[in-house]
Amino acid sequence: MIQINISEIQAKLIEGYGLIKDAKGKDLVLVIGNTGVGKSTFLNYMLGYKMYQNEESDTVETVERECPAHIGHNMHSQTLYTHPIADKNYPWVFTDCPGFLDNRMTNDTIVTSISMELTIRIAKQVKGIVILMDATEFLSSRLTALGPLMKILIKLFRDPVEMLKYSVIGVTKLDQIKGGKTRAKKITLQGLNKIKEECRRRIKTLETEKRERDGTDLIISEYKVMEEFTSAVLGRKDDIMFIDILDDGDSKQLVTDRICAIRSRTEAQTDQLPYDTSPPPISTSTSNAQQDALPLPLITIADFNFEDYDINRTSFNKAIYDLAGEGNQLIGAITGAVDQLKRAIDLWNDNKKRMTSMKRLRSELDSYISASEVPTKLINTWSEMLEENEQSIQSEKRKMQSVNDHLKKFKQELNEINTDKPVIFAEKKYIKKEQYWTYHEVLFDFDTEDERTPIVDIDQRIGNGCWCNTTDERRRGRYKTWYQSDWWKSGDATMTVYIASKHDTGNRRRIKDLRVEISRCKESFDELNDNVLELKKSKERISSNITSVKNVVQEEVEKDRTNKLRQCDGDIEQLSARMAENRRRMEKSKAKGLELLENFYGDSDTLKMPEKFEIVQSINELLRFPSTLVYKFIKRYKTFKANFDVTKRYFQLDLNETDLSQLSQDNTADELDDGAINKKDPITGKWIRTLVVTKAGTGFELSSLMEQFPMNSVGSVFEFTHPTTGKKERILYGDWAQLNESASPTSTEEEQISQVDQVLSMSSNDPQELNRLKQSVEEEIEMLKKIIQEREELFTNQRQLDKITERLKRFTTDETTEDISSMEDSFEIWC
Ligand SMILES: Nc1nc2c(ncn2[C@@H]2O[C@H](COP(=O)(O)OP(=O)(O)OP(=O)(O)O)[C@@H](O)[C@H]2O)c(=O)[nH]1
Ligand SMILES: [Mg+2]
Repeated sequence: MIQINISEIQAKLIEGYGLIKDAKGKDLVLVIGNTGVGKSTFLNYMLGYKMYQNEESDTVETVERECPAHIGHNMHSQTLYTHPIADKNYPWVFTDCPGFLDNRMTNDTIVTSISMELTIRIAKQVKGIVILMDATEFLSSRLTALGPLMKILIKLFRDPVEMLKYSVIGVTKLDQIKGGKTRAKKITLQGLNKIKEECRRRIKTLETEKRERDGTDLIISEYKVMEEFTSAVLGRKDDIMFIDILDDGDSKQLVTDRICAIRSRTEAQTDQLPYDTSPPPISTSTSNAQQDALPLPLITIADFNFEDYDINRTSFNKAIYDLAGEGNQLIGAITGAVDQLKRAIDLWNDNKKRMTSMKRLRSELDSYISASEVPTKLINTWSEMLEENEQSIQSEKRKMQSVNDHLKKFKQELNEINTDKPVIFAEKKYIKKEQYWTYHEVLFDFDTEDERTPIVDIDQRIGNGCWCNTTDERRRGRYKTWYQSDWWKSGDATMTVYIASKHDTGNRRRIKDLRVEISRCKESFDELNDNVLELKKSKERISSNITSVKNVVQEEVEKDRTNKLRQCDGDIEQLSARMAENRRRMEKSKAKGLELLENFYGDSDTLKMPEKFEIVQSINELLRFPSTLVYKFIKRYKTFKANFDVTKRYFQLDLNETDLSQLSQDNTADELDDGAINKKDPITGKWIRTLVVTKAGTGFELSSLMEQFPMNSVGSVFEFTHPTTGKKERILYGDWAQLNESASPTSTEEEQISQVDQVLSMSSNDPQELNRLKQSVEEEIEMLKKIIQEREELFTNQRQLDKITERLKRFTTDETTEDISSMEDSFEIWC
């Protein structure tokens, strides 16, 4: 596992970036070679610094202490960063490329490869390459002389052999070869040939044995490249520069000339930035013969292997992606936690609102139910009828009394006519002249028209005498009586004789009339009595109706109330469970958020997220990763950071103290809410369907009326065309909960409610609830129908009663005669 210290790399890259700035927009000549080959020494020489040989250490140094390229005197790489060195004497910028040997720390290797990549990116173009080889390495004539360099070239370039066309091969440290330049040349060429042969041999062996690698750290493909490369170098052996850095500048001039010769015919084209134009890599270009004739294409970044330069660089890229990934994940998690917290707060608030209205609704259930007007109105009407009925009964009784009184009078009169009270029809007066009468005879002799036997009464006051020897010859039409008196007392006496008879003409007529009256009175009395009985029956029926309706209504009310209360209680219970769950979620999200925030700031061992961001951002600025992960992280981090305070505040909330309703999200943007016809259930997030059930018992969804309703119509009365019946009806638009939510309706509202054709509406997304509602409305309608029927029966009775009364009235009006003037008063009362 490769250990990468990303912050160290970043720090070094930032530092190194300052050093590569001289390459910006320039033509570069890269100086490449193994660590210690003498790249820096060569550059100082090229820049005109005087060299001297240090006999003691067998090294070469600049005479001047201060020189642009730092020379290292041990086998550890001294140059970490690519180092472009601009010099007014050259139209290009020599670039000291650090050695790529693996004797460096992993992190440094990464820094070096990135540094070189960045230098090439910011330059105008790579004009040429100086590849340096150490002459002393060829002394051994072994593969190791070229192996490390080949590794570098293979890693660095997509096609190292093709790159030779842009390269100047330089051999260094000639002074260390006994026999000087001439021998050095010989050794070099011999060494290269031997290496070539060795490569061929090894390739053959490996191919025969069908193996990828042998004891060295090179693989078969690398042997092939090395063989090809060596062949190409040997093919242009006269171009190999043997650089004597201790000379007076001859080598310098030769190298300069050779560099100038690279792509000289195409210099005019180099105004274009290779970076932007991105021509195809050289490796895809045409054959050698053609290339000699054609200008060489530009070297672009595509000719390099920086991305997958080596495993370290790959690991580094992966590490950056990991950082971005971690960042994305953490920011995602924090944002998620805060969103969850907000959602939980929202839900809690919504539930709290629902709970408040549910509780209010619960407490207002009484008034809601008593507001059920239908039975109340009916009972009121019936009570009025009952009162009227009672009055009628009383009035009928009074009439009966009066009829009875008359009857009594008539009967009495009739009785009186029947007594034998005489009616004088003849009278004779006798005056006693004498002192006394003895055997005085008086003859009463009358003729009468009456056929009945006359009655004779003699005034007894006439004296002390008595009548004797009376011969009464009374017969029809004749009255003849002899009276003999025996009066012993003296004095005058008047004797009146009269005949009393009830059979005279006047009485007869009256008796007849009285009998008629009596019979009529009896009839009337019976009729009135029947009326009273009828009225009493009605009274009983109404009373029992009232009682039964009251009982039914009371039962319905109780049933309804119990149902609704149960619903309310269920809802309240459910809501409080939900609120508790919301609370738990809030706590959980908060705890999670706080934990994530701690991760965000990191602990002493790990990087803090802001540092990670700095690294990813700055490295991305340098390398421009083609990674959506990185791009996303940078973008997300910036947004996240901008809202960081708010996020932090959410996680630091004291959930028990804070007024959570202040934190409710604004949901007014919900377009369907504008219409207020439908609403979203804050818990399920589903749309609530509003079902309207009209008095006629037909139900429909309120949404089907949306077009007929003006916006924001809640709480108002509207006339609408019923979607099914097509009839005009009025509706108070407002759902069950909303109607009850408003504490006390204003007078206008009350008036509006009273205008409504008894429309019930209820909001729900619960089909069972809607069915229950529909059923209860259907039951109510059935009850109303029954009540109406009973009422009609009652009206029939009332009409009958009216008819009887009317008849009675007629009767009394006809009978107001002079003879029975005493009855008039009582009849008037009837009228
Ligand atoms: N005798 C002799 N020593 C040389 C010559 N060129 C370089 N050296 C020595 O080789 C050592 C390494 O030289 P540098 O120029 O630092 O090598 P480099 O290629 O830049 O090494 P890194 O930057 O580490 O990759 C130093 O001690 C130099 O003095 C040379 O031509 N002759
Ligand atoms: Mg160096």
